Amino acid sequence: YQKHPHRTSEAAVQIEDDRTGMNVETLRRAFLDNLYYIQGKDLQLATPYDLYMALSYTVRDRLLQRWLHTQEVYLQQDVRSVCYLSAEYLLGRQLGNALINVGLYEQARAFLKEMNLDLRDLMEQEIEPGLGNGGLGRLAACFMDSLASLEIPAIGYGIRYEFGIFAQSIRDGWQVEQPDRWLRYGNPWEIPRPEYLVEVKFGGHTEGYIDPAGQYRVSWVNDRSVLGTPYDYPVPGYRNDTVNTLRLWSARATEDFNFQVFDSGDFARAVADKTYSENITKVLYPNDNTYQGRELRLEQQYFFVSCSLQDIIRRYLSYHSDFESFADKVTLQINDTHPSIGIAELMRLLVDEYLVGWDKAWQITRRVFAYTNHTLLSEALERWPVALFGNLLPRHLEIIYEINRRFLDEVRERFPEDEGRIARLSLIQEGSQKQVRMANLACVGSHAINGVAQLHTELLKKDVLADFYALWPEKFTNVTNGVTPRRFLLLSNPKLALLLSERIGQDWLKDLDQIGRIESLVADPAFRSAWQQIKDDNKRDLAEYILQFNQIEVDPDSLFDIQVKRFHEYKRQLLLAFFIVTLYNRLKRQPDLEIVPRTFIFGGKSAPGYAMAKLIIKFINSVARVVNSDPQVSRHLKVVFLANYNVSLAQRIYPACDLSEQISTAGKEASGTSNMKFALNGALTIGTLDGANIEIREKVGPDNFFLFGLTAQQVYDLKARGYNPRDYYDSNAELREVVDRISAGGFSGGDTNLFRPLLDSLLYRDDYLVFADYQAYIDCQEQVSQAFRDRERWLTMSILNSARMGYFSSDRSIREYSRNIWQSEPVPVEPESPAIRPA
Ligand code: 8GP
Repeated sequence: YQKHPHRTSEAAVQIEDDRTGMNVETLRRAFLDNLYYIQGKDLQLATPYDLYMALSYTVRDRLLQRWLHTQEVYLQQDVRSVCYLSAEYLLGRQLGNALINVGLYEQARAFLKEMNLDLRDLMEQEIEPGLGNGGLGRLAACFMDSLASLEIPAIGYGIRYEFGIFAQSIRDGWQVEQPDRWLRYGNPWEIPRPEYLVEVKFGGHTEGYIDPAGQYRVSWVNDRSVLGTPYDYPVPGYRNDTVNTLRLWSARATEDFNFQVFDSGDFARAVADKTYSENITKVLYPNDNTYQGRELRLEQQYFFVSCSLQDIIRRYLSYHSDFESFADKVTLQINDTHPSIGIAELMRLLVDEYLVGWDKAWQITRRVFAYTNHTLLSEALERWPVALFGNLLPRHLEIIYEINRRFLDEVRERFPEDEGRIARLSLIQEGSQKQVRMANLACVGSHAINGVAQLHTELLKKDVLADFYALWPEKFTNVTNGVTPRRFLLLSNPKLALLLSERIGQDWLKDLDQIGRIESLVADPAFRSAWQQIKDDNKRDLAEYILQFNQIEVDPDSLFDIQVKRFHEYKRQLLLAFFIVTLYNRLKRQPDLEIVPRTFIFGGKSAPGYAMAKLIIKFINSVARVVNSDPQVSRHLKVVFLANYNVSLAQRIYPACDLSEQISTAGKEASGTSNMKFALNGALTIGTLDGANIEIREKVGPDNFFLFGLTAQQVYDLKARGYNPRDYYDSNAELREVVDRISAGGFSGGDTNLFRPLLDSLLYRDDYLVFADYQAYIDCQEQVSQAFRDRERWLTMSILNSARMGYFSSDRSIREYSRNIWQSEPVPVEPESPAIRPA
């Protein structure tokens, strides 16, 4: 954002009313204009997608002035800015969110209606940017929304994957993956900035040399490089004039062709080199909570981090001549270890490129970086083989060795003759294949380390990062996750949002604690019946969707019992499936049994290479087929698997839920965030004492939460004693019946092999204690049924759940990061012209 003072404002482009005006008539004119001049269509010819595009450009125009102005204010005031580094941003659709935040939702609906168009239909046209896997990526998107809404100067950095998370379809019960070609019809929400292109080096070797001042230095002689082009996405704050930036990097080859190769006639190879470079940002790795040591993944990580750091330094140096105030102006949050190579990269840039001394550079680096851990699963911790790492990033490997040498010297001084500790703390894991431990690098190079829920942070301190906690207890803090109420209540549940605003005003949208004020209405009959009516409407809407996409008719009056999230053994979708089979068995045994009718809804993707998770999906679909087609059973129960669970589908599902399944093995789910979105929308939770469930239960009150299962400590103790799942099978008749029915091919058309791996893994290992928690879960589900029979009691609990969720706004999380980790303050952006913001 270079300033050009010689260009007077008179010479600047006149900003026309049609690009900024907010009244309905102006919007209508602008919409038709964009339809004609950008899409090249008139109303007669326009497809629904054209209409979506025209409306998006109309909204974007209105963001641009605020966007540019925000950046100008940040520059002029030389603000301290938060740089959020994340390999994933699971943004969800942009149009509805932009309309809401900029305050144009009602106007847009109004002028479209006059033209016989439906705003919701247009919004449905948008292909969502699925640039993330699950919780971690969605959290980054919520945080971007909250940063802008709280007027905190911030920029998000990430990767513009050409293919986001794959599209899932279900064929014969199995997950099938298709590439997500989300960019194929163009993307109105990004602006390429080729002028801020940067070069990223890879490979080669390093050479020492003596500089003119007689100082020994190192230079990196790379053997290839790739160019990064930034694409900027506007991030508007809710009803303010702040528009922050999300800057995503796309890889390009340095030269269009290798002309030497081209001239020699080998066209294919000349193009192949180009394709090779551009592979770096081709596709998102579809793993959630697992790690796959692929070279291309490390290339992606280094690529976006190097681009981002170069960009940050370029912007900083346009106002400063040395690095003295760098750590005052910039703070870098790394979202898990994916960007942790940034610690070595910043050292390299400072020491090798800007000739800052090592100690000074290290002091700066440690002051700017902070690290958030998102998982307790040891298989998800990133470790790169030293050989692979050194081939790709030879200079960084040297730097990491040097950081490690100095670090371990410090440790030796504090803990003499404690070689075990040294081995555990070392950035390098010794052994037959030496590995670089990225979590250790992140801990050593950061001034703050946080987990994402209280229990998670405690377990990091006690277990996963215990040696670092012993060394630097002051670095550890907790910041419990949160979710944005704009997308996950206002946008996704407009009827409930309207009811809230009618009763308590609109302040809850900026200060979710205000939602607590509905608690005083819990006995108000009109409020209660409106609440019930909205839940029923939302359930009916979801039932319609299910009918359309799954051809299954479900009863909107039944209990909607929902588990949507990535498929992973630790999340225990199997436990819910076993409950369903238990009910099935009971109904087969006793056909006249009166049970609370339930509709079980599952959704979620499995990593394509995760065979067990894929088999669990197949199993659930197989149970669904048997249950739904058995008239004796399907009077009471329906089982639905919604394909291609993503943010858009989530927004439909949360408002329609009665019971939210949060049933991970205690000590495994770092936080969870869908647990928050469900409860905010008035669902009750059945859950374990895991992740943020614990805090949710504390806030909503134990009477309004269905708790079951072993605690993290009990899980630990049981495993330490020696856990034998077989004992549970032998001693629990209903559990045995479930297992035996599956084993006998009851859900696989008599095939006794299909689900064998699944049963064997439970009977012989059961790493996630499905059997150990089975009975407690079944009993707890019985309490759920009892509670649901008493509709008035359930309604009260539903209202109290929403009312007490104020704490779980991502605004609160961001305030905590700002205060405890970033030391950053809001910088309000005043409207450029008072006419621009609507009343
Ligand atoms: C997730 C955690 O599993 C979830 O509990 C938490 O709510 C969320 O992060 C946000 O903090 N972790 C991941 O998604 C994760 O580790 N993903 C990496 C593999 C990409």
